[in-house]
Amino acid sequence: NTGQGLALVELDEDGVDRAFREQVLEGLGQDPKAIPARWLYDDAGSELFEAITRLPEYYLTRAETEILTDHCSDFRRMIEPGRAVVEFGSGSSVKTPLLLGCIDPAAYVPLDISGDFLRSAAADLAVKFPGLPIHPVEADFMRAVTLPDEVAAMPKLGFFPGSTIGNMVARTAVDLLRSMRATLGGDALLLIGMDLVKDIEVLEAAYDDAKGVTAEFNLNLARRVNRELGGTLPLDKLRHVARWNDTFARIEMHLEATEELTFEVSGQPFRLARGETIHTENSHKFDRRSQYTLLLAGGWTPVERWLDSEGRFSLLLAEA
Ligand code: AVJ
Repeated sequence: NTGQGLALVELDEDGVDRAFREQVLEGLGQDPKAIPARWLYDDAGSELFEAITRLPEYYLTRAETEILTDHCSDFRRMIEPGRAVVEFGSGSSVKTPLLLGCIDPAAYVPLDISGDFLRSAAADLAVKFPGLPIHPVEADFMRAVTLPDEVAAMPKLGFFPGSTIGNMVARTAVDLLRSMRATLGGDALLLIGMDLVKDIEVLEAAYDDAKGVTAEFNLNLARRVNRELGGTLPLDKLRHVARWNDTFARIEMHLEATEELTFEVSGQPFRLARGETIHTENSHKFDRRSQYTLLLAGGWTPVERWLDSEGRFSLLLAEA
C-alpha cells in the first residue's frame, strides 16, 4: 500500500476525521482515560512542538543534531554511497540535510501521512541537494509501504530520528520495526534516534517547561476535541501533568481535572473525578540493553551507537 491515490484521512458527514472521533470516544470510555498521542499534532500542535524543540529544557533535538554533526565521518565510513534514504515521518525535519550531506545517497524517499508536510519538505531538500532524486510517498508508515519503482533496486537506509519510537509501547514499537524491515528489504540499514533514561528532574523539566509551551501543546488536544468533536472540556479546569513512570521507563503526559468535571464529546456524557486524568502521551526512555533488545525483537541487529557529548541522547545504526 503506497497510499498513492488513497484517502489516508477519512472524513465523516460532518467533515471530521473518522478515526479521531472513534479513538477519542473509545479512549474517554476507558478506565483510565487515554487519547492516542498522534492526535496532538494538528497544525497548531505541530507548531507548538516546533517551539518545544527550541526550549532550553528540551535537550532532545539539540543533542541529536549534535550527534549528526559530530559523527559525519563515521556515517560516511559505515554507510556506503548509493543507498536510498527512506525517512519515516519526515515532517519538517532539519536533521535530514545533515545526514544526506554526509553519506552520498542515490535517492531520498520521505514518507509522511501529511501530504502538505511532505511537499514542503521535498521542496526544501530539492534546493539544498539539486542532483538528488526525491520521491515523496504519502503513507502511514506504521504499515509496510511499497516504495517507488525508481528506488526498488537500490539498497536502503531507513532514517527515524527524534525518538519518535519512544511514543510507542513495546509491542507497537516492535511491530513498527518489523514493518520497516519489510519496507526496506533484507540488505537495509536503519539509523534511529532514541532518548536515554536520566535524572527524573531533567526529564520532567523537558516535558513541563517553565514557559508552559508543553502545557499549551497538551491542552491544545482538549481544544481540538472541543472544536472538531463538539466537546465541552473546560480548559481552565484541566492541568498539564508530566510524570515519570518508573515501571515502564517513560514520561507520561496527562490532562488532570483540578475539580470534579462533567463534559460532553459528540453528544456523549463523560465525568472526571477531581485529580483524575486523561493520559495523552508516552515518551519511553532507554538504556543500551533496552535499545538492543527492542531492535533485535524488531528484526534489526545493532551495529554502532553514538551519544552526544553530555550523554543525554543516542543514535543507533542497525542492520536488517
Ligand atoms: C516528537 C515524540 C519525540 O516525546 O519527546 C515533546 C513529543 N511531547 N514534548 C517527545 C513531545 C512533549 C516528542 N516526540
